[in-house]
Amino acid sequence: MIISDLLALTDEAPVATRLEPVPDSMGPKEDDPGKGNGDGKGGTETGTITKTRPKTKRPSLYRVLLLNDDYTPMEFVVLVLQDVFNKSREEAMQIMLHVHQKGVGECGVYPYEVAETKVTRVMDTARKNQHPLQCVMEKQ
Ligand code: TYC
Repeated sequence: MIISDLLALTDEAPVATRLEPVPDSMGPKEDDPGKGNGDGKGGTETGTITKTRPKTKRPSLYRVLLLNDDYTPMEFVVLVLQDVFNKSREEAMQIMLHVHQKGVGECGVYPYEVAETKVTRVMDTARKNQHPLQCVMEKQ
């Protein structure tokens, strides 16, 4: 977790509203049993109402990138792109060939934890299959 992401987490912002005293002419009458709080003072006391407004922040986005190497089989990369990044066979093939030719290519853009999970899945499956495939993320 990067410190800037911790600071960007969603928070609740308290909003305090000071109520003005209600003029007697507008307030409930002492002899009106349906008004006030029943303390016989007509309900004209002041108070503070605290509302909370959900203060949402858009999460920072991260690009997940695949790096080329000379040993990972093309078919393995295509299967990873389909499985981890939900790409169609055709899309996966295009991305794999792009990485193969240019050295690096984008698999997708996600919020921090989603990107981190995808990088981990790629690296774990590559290691299990003894391929040197590398996957990284970078802040957009
Ligand atoms: N260059 C690899 C090969 O020729 C294929 C490959 C493509 C490897 C993309 C990694 O991210 C990669 N077998």
